[in-house]
Amino acid sequence: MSVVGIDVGYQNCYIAVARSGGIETIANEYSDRCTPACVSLTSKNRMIGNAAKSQITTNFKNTVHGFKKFHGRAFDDPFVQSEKPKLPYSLHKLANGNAGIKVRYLDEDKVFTFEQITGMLLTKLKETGSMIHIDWYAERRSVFDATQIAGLNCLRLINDTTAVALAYGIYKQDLPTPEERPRNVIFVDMGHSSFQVSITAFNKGKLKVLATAFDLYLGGRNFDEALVDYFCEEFKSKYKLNVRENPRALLRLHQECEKLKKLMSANSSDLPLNIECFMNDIDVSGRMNRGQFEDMCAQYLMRVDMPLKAVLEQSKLSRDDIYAVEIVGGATRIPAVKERIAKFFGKDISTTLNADEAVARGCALQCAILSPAFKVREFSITDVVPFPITLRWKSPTEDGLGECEVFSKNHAAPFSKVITFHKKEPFSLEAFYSSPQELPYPDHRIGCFSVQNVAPQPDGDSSKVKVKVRVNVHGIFSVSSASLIEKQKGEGEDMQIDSEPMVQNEGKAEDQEGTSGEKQDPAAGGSKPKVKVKSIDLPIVANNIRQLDCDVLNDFVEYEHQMIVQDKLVKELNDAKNAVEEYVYDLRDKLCGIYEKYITEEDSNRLTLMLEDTENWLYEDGEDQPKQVYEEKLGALKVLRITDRHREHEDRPRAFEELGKKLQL
Ligand code: ATP
Ligand code: K
Ligand code: MG
Repeated sequence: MSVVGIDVGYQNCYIAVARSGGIETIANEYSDRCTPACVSLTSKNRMIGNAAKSQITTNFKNTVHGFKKFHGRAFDDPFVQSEKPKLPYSLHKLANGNAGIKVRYLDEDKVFTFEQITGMLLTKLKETGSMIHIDWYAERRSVFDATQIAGLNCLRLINDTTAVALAYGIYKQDLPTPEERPRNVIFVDMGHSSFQVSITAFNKGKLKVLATAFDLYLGGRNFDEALVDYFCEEFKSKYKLNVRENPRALLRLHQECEKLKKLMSANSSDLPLNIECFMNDIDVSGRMNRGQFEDMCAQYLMRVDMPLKAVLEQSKLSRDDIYAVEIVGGATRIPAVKERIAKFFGKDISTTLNADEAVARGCALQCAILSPAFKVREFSITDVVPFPITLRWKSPTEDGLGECEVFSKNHAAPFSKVITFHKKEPFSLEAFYSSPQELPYPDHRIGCFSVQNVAPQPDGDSSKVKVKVRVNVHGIFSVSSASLIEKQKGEGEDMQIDSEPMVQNEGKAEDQEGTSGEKQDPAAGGSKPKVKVKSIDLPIVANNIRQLDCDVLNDFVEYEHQMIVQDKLVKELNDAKNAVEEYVYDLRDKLCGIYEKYITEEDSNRLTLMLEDTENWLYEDGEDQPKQVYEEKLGALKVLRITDRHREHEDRPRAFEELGKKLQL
C-alpha cells in the first residue's frame, strides 16, 4: 500500500508519496509534477489533467477548470452568480439547489455535480490509501464525498497552511523543548484563487496552530483578470474587437496574460504581449511593465494586509514574537505581494520550502505518520476550527429552547465534547456557523440532527441525555452519538458541556469515550459516591446541508466506475490505432534504410504500396473503427515478416561470432 498526499489546488495539483527514503513529489505521464485541475468531456471519453488543459480553447464548452470554489455552493449563491457569466462552460441548478455543470458527454447532454468533477480529478491523481488536502472549512463535506466517489481511502483532509507547517517543522532539529517558549512561525500561501495565513507554534515533536485568517477570494487569478480587463479595453479601442463576446479569444487572452504576469515577476522592463490570429484574423499586440501592473492591481495588493493583521490580533502575539515568515503558493512570486508581506512584519521573508510542492509534501508526511506501515518521527498536530460553531436545540412541546457556541473560533481540532441535556421527549439540534459575516457562504447552516427515542424516566421526570459533538480529523463537524443515562434524580442544570481533546486516532478516542464519559461529568462526580448507571444508545437522524445522500453517492461511485471502463476502452482503441500508424511510419523509414539489403525490389515495392494504402485508409474509412479492425490491419502488415527476416540476418553473424569466441577458449 502506498500513502500519498494530494494537494488539490484551484489551478494546480501536486502529489507526493512517502517512501522509506523520505518524501518525493511524483511526476505524471507527461513528466510534469504539476497536474492541472482540469477535466474535459468529449463524445468518446474524458480527458483529465494535462490532456484536458490542452482542450481549454478548443472544447471550451465541455472543459471544466476553476471549479474548486463551487464545492458545496448553492446555484443562487452570490459567488456562483458572479462567476457564471465569466465561465466558458454552463452551470446548472441541481434538484437540491446546488450548482452543477452541464456538458456534452458521449453525445448526450449530461449534468455533473462538482463532487463528481473533483472525483474524476482524484481518480486521475489517486493511488491507494491516500489523504488529500483542501483549504477551508464548509466545503469539506462536499470534497470528502468526492474522495469517496474516486474510491480513495482518505486519511485526513488538512488545511494547506497546516500541511506546510508540518513540512517545515518535522525536519527541524533545533526546535525549543516542550518546556521552553515555542517558536512562532507565520505561514502564508497565495495560490490562484485564495490567500491564507496561519501562525503556528512549534516545540520539539509538536505543532499547534494558534490562528488562521484568509481572504478566500484573493489570488493569482485576480491579477490575471486585471490584465485581461486592461487588454480587452485596449483591443476594443485599438482594433475595434469585442473580446468578451468571443469565449475562445477570451480564454486565449487569459492564458497570455498569465504568462505575461509571470514574466513581469522576473523582469521590470517593458514587455510585449502578442497574439496571432486573435479574432477575425487580426493579430494583436500590447505592452505592459511591472510598475503599470502594480498600479492596476493596487486594490488587490491592499487586501494582502488584512489577513496578516487578523492572525496577529487573534494570536495576541506581537511582531517581535515571530521567528520567521514563510511563504508558499505560486502567487507569492509576484514581487509586490512579497514586498507587502515583508513590510507588514518588518522582516525578510523566508522561502525555506518549495513554493509549489510544500502542501503535497506536508500531506504525504501526515499520511505517513497516520499509517502503521511507516516509521516516522512522532509529531503531533493540533489544528484549529476556523469558523465558530453554534448548536441550537428545541423540542416539540417542552420549552427548553436554547443555544450555545460549542466550538469557538480557533478552538483546537480534532476535538469532541459531550453535552448533557435533561429531556422528556425527542429533540432536535441545529448546527450552524456562529458568525455569518465571516463565512464565505450565504447559508450558515451545517445540519440538523434529531435525537430520537427520548422518553421520561419511570417516575415521570426528565431523562439525562448525553450528546457527543465533534470536529473530526477532516475538520468536519457532526453530532456523532447520543445516549440516555438512567440514574437517580439529581440536581442537574439544563445543559452542560464536558470537553476532552480527541486523540488523533479516532477509533481509540471512541473507545475511551464509552468508558470515561460518565467520569468526566462534574454533576455525577464531586463528593458524591459513584452510582452505577445504565447508558442506552439513542439513534440520531442527521441531515447535513452539504453532504450527498447515501443513495446518490452510491450512484456516483457506480457511474465513476462506468466512466473509468469507458476511458480504458477508448485508450485501448487509440493504442491499437496508433500501433498501426506507428508501424507504417517505422517500416517506411526502414525500407529505405536498414532493411534495404534484406528485401527484393519487388517485395519492397509491394510493401510500399501496402503502407500507402494503409495510411490512406487510416485517414478515411479507418478513422473510426473498432479495436479489432486495427489489430487485424496490423496483423496483415506483419504477415510479410520483414522484421523477422532482418533479425535473422542480424543474428546469424552474431551467432557465428559467439561460436568463434567459444572455440577460442
Ligand atoms: P489555490 O491554492 O488557490 O487553490 P493553486 O494551489 O492551484 O490555487 P498555486 O499553484 O499555488 O495555486 O499558484 C498558482 C498561481 O500562481 C497562478 O495564478 C499562477 O499564475 C501564479 N504564479 C506562478 N508562478 C508565478 C510567477 N513567477 N509570478 C507570478 N505569479 C505566478
Ligand atoms: K497547488
Ligand atoms: Mg494551493
